[in-house]
Amino acid sequence: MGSTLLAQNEHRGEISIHLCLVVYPWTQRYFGNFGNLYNAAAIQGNPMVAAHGKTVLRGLDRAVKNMDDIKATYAELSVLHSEKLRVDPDNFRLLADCLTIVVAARMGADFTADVQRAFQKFLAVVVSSLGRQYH
Ligand code: ZNH
Repeated sequence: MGSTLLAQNEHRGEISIHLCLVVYPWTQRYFGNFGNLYNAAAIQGNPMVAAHGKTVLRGLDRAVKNMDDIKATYAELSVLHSEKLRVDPDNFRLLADCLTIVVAARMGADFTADVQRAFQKFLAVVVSSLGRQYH
C-alpha cells in the first residue's frame, strides 16, 4: 500500500516539477545540466526532469516517514541545497504550492478543507526544514 501510494505520487511529483518550471521559469536555472527546457513540451518530454520529480517525491516520502522530526531528517538535504546546489530557498515554497495545486486537481472533491490544512501544514514544515541550513 505504501509503495503503491508512492508510485502513484511519483507521477504527481513529476507534474509538479513541470508546473514549477513552466510557471516560474527562473527555477530552470538550477537545471542547466538537464538539457532542453526550452518550452512546456520540452520540459514534459525531458527524462531528467521526470527522474527529478521521482527524487523529490522520495524526499517527501522520507519526511512523511519521519513526521516528528523533519528538521533533523532534512538537515543534510538542506546543506546540499544551500551550499552545493545554491538553490534560493524561496523556490521551495513555489514548488510546494505547485504540489498542492497538482494534488488538489487530482483529488477533486476529496481535497477537503481538512485535507488541505494538513497537507499545507506538512509542506510548510518541509519548506522551513529545507531552508534551515541557509545562512
Ligand atoms: Zn531539490 C536534488 C529534494 C526542492 C533543485 N532535491 C534533490 C535531491 C532531493 C531533493 C532528495 C537529491 C539529493 C541527492 O542527490 O542526494 N528538492 C527536494 C525536496 C524539495 C526540493 C523535497 C521540496 C519540496 N530542489 C527543490 C527546488 C529546486 C531544487 C525548489 C530548484 C528550483 N534539487 C535541486 C537540484 C538538485 C536537487 C538542482 C540536483 C539535481 C541533479 O540531479 O543534478
